[in-house]
Amino acid sequence: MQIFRNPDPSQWPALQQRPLADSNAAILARAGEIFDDVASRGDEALRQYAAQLDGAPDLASLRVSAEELAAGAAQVPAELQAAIRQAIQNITTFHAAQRPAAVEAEVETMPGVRCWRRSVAVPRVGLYVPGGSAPLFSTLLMLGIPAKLAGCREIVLCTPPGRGTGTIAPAILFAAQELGLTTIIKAGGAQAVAALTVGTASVPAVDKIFGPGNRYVTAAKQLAAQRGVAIDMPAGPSEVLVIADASANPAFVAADLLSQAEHGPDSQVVLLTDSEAVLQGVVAELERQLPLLPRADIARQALAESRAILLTDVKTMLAFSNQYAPEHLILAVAAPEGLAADIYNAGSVFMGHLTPEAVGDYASGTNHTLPTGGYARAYSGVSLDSFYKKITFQQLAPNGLLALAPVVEPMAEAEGLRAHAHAVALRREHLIESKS
Ligand code: HSO
Ligand code: ZN
Repeated sequence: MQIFRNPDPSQWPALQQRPLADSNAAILARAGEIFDDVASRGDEALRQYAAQLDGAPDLASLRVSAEELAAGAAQVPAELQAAIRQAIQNITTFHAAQRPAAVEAEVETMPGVRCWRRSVAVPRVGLYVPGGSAPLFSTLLMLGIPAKLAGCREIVLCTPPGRGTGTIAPAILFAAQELGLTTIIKAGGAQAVAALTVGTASVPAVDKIFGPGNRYVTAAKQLAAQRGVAIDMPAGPSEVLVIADASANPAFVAADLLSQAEHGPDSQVVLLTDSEAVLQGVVAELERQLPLLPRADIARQALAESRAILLTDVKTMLAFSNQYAPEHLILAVAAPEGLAADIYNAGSVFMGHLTPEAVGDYASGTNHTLPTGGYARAYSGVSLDSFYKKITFQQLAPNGLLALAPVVEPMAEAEGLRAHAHAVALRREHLIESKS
C-alpha cells in the first residue's frame, strides 16, 4: 500500500482518484460492433462469440434445458446448498421489507382532484451474471431475489458458457433453480447485453438490464441505455474504504482490505486511520496474510495502487470518506453507531469490528450490487425499488375540473399552447351549460 501521513485537504482529491479506465473509446467501439452483429445475425452471432470469446464451440442450444439445470444443480455439495438456502432466506427477508404499497395513499390536491400512484414491476428484466475465473453465483441471488419479489413477468438470466465445456457453473444453476428461474441463456460479454437489448430467437428482449461485468459488458450496457433499455447503474471496479480507530484489530482490517483486493487487479482499497500503531499493524498483517491467498497475484496488484492514510481524528476520516463516496464503507471503530448519521456518501456501510464486508457480499441480507466510482454521491445500490416503476393516476370530479380550469387555462395560454387551454375550456363550458 502507498502510505500517506496527515495530507493537507488540498491533496485529498488526488488521493481519492480511482484507477483510470484506459481506452474506453476502443472498448465502446468493439462493443458497438458486437452489438450490431447480434442485432443482424441473432443466435448465429451468439454461437460464434461463444466459440470465439468464451471457448465454447458447438453449443447444442443457447438455452439451458430443464435436465441440464437439474443435473448441474445436483452437483452442488449439500453444505453449500444449505448455505445458499440460508443466504436466500436472509436476502429475501431484507428485501421483502422494502415492498411498497401497491397503491399509495390517494391525495386530494384540490376538492374534486384526486391523484395517486401505483408501484408496478418492470415487466421484463435481464440479469447478467459474470462467469470467468470466479463465477459469482452470489450476484445471481442479489438480482434474482428482488426480481422475483417484485413480480417481474419475465426474468432472463445470461451467463457465459464455460471454456472448453460450454456448461454453466453448478452453483449458478443451483441458485437459479432455488429462485425458480427457468430462462437461462449461455451468453456472456457485450453479446449477452446486446441480445437482451434487441432480442434473438433464443433470447427475449427485456426492459431493464442488471448486473456487473467486465469493461465490454459495461460498455454494452451504455449502448443498451442509448437504445432505450434501462440499466441498473453505471458500473466500475469494486472498492472498499475502511475507517479504523485505535480500537481496530489490524488482522481483521487487513483481511477486509484483502477481500476487496482479491476481486481484481483494478479493485480499490483505502485505509483511513488515526492510529499509527494500527497503520503499522495493518501493513504487517497484509504482508503476512497476502501470500496465503490463492488469488495473491491479483490482490498484490490491487494493493500496489491502494492507499493507507493517517488522519488526525474520526471527524476528519469521515469527511474524507464522504468526499470519496465509497461503494463499501467499513467502520472499524469502537462506537460506530455515533457515526452513522454523519455518513452521506456510501453504497453500503459495515458497522463495528464484527461486521466484515464479506457478510454483506453473501448473506447478511443487504444487496451487494452497489454504486462504484463515486456514483454513491447520487445513486443507491440495487434494491427492491430497482425492479419497480411508479405510475401516477389522476381523476377529476366536476368540482375538480371547475377548480382547475382557471389555473390551467391561463397557464396554457401563457405558454402559447391553445389546444391545451381548449381541452379544459371545452369541458368547463360543457359543465356550466349542463347545469343551467
Ligand atoms: N464485493 C463484490 C460482491 C461479491 N463479493 C460477490 C463476493 N462475491 C461487489 O460488491
Ligand atoms: Zn466481495
